[in-house]
Amino acid sequence: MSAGIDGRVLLARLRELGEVGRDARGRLVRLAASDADRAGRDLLARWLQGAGLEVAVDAIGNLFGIWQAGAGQPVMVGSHIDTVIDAGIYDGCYGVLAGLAVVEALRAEGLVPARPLAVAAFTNEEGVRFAPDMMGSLVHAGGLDLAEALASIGTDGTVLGEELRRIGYAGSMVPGTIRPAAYLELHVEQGPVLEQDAAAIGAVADLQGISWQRLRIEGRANHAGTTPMALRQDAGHAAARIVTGLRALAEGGTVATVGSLRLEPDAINVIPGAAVLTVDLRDPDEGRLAAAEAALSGLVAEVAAAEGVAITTERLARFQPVRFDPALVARIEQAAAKRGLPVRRMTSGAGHDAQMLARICPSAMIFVPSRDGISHNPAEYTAPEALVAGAEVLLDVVRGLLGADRGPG
Ligand code: HGY
Ligand code: MN
Ligand code: MN
Repeated sequence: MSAGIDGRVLLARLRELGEVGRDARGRLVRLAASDADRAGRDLLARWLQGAGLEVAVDAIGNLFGIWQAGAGQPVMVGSHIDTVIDAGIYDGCYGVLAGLAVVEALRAEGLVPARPLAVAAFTNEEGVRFAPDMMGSLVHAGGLDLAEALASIGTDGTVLGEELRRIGYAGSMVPGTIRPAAYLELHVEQGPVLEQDAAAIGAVADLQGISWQRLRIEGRANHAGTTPMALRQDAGHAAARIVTGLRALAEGGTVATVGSLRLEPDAINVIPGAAVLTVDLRDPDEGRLAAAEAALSGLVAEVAAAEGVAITTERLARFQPVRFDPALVARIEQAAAKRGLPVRRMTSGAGHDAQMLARICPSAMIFVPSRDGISHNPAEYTAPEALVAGAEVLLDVVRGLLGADRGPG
């Protein structure tokens, strides 16, 4: 008899983990490989051990709880527990903790799995401190060289490998050692679609392409009062022209964001001599995404010439759109329908570890609604009953995969 997901424990853990990494202003900031990340990892590791799982950490810090059962490749569930700056408590953590809740429910019902089950918390999914994002899962999937990843320099000048050692999560396991038979990630949608459609479950069929760049603009610092407008090489004005010019690129399915912008020397009476900004372009269609990147480089050349500044670009991440495994997506739809939950297929606007696991095994995602479509914001919220419903759909799909005498499909 299946007792199902213990919603009380799941919600309590989400709240408890959501308090780990609050800064002096009360914001949730648990950046990859920070002291706050260590505290979150330590808490998660205790919960995994408490559930009777074997805890393993690989050389990029990916953290796994493994239920060694049956034979063959494991079914893997999970997500990430690092956050953005001033984050909500559900992004990533929900998928990891729901994965743990699924293990506990299956063990409570006495299931004897045909294959192992692993719960994963991948390192540096957000990419806010170290780029690219989804870094731990990308290394796990063989898409990024381990040494290169460990050598990445953070926005604070730290080196990822040193930080992982400092927080005690530079593991010995070779990334990719755990080769899943299938990967399922449960996540809050972080957008408005499910709420608008009054759907309880999103069966995520694909995920849009992502392009991240950092632009450095070199102008000439000068006196704000004495320098005639025609003689300025104003890096700040050049940056502003790029920010507004980007808006014109974002059409027909492309989204464009300048999330970080810094002026140097950042003084009221000094014409900015330099500016550093990031550009995040996304599109479900690879051709349109490439066209948006080409349009951006045209805009950069035009602004550089017009403003008399030098602009250099650095690529931080580039991932093509990903299609998830149709058989797994169908299992999600069937599981939701069997529970009478309105379900719809959809595209993920956000990047996720599942897009990297899809390189090495059948993968798919389950979404639950985000209130007002808000995420990457402390106002991020999903109703408790929706969180539990998503975890129960995950439980049903995983039970089918574990009990099945063959892989997914
Ligand atoms: O950027 C993203 O979509 C993800 O939150 N890392
Ligand atoms: Mn996430
Ligand atoms: Mn996120």
